[in-house]
Amino acid sequence: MSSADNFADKLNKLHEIISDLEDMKDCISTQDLPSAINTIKEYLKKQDLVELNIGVTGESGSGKSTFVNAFRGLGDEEEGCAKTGVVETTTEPAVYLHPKYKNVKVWDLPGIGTPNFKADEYLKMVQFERYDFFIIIASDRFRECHTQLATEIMKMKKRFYFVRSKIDLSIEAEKRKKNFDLKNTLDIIRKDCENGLRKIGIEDPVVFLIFGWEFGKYDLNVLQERMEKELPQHKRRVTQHETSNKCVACLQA
Ligand SMILES: Nc1nc2c(ncn2[C@@H]2O[C@H](COP(=O)(O)OP(=O)(O)O)[C@@H](O)[C@H]2O)c(=O)[nH]1
Ligand SMILES: [Mg+2]
Repeated sequence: MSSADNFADKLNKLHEIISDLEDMKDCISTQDLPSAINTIKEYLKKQDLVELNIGVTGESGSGKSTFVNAFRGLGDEEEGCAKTGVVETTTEPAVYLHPKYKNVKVWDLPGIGTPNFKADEYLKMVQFERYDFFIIIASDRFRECHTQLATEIMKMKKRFYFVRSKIDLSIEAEKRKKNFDLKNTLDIIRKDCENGLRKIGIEDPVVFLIFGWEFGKYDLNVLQERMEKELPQHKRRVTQHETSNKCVACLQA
């Protein structure tokens, strides 16, 4: 990490801490030091208990179940893994626990049927609104269905990571060309996804290139590290979302 990145990272963390403290300011301003420390400890404990539901979505066969297994550090045939295969194997959302954090649940969602993807029906079928954060998996070019999924997530004011899977297959196909260049191929794939997401107004799209079975290869470990680093942020958004829902319900009552 460059020193500029390092500084930006520290600045972000500082912003997060300040925003947390602002939340608690009113509460602790009237307390003595030991009580204030207790309030902060309680707050951090509560944040730890917040449940985060991650929905893994995308087309049928794009590698969602394979991703869920790789993310949890499991092979495709190990006990407790998600079923994968050449035919549709996931007909209902299936939940799996994050390997490190028991309050983080990873949901392997059924695939969006192609080519007649009807967004409304799919979203209703998988109860899209019940997830707090999403991972969209695409195994090919950026398509209309990815636009629809990303747009729905943005409408709910939630966040997602975009994963381009089966990178090994894309590379194999490109290798046949005379001027094949690995870095160039990976750049083209990444830009295709980023451009698709920018077109719908996402300024800073987060795209990971993944080869389902190999952790060290491409971006799987980068995704896992980023997810761990951003967990507190994601959880804070869940709390804020719940609070704003409660406020809306209160105003509508
Ligand atoms: N070559 C390759 N095949 C993959 C990769 N990820 C998944 N697959 C295969 O693609 C097929 C569909 O994967 P699956 O995870 O069941 O897709 P899902 O329907 O989205 O859950 C299976 O045969 C997987 O073994 C990958 O990164 N590379
Ligand atoms: Mg599946």
